[in-house]
Amino acid sequence: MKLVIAVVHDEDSHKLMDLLSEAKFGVTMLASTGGFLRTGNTTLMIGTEKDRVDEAMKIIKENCKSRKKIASNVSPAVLGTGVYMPYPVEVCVGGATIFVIDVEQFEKA
Ligand code: 2BA
Repeated sequence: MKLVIAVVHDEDSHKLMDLLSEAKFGVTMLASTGGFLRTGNTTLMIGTEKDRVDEAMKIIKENCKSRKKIASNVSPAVLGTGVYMPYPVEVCVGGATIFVIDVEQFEKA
């Protein structure tokens, strides 16, 4: 058993949930906030058998677009500069940030 954790754009999340559910994946959607931009994104948790991980990854990759975002008031702690940036910074937010981890135990009680 594996747990696929995907951080995606809010705009892509609902279609992605629909497609994953149609493909009979169990999905949990969490509202999350990126540490750098401090804006909302969506985290999907997908518990699945090892042999279906590639299928889940394919659906995620095909349905998440990367976008350019303007970051302003980025925390100096994040940038390591010690001061707030006086100007906005353009960053490319990837289509999806995906983690795949081993699940030690899975139960439904
Ligand atoms: P945020 O942390 O809000 O980051 C948004 C985008 O800002 C990142 O896109 C990246 O292009 C840029 N960025 C992040 N940290 C930066 C820094 N210290 N200096 C300059 N630019 C920086 P992505 O890499 O595609 O990440 C999108 C979202 O995925 C992140 O939102 C965060 O919520 C999550 N994420 C990314 N890497 C992660 C990791 N290693 N662990 C946990 N979550 C992660």
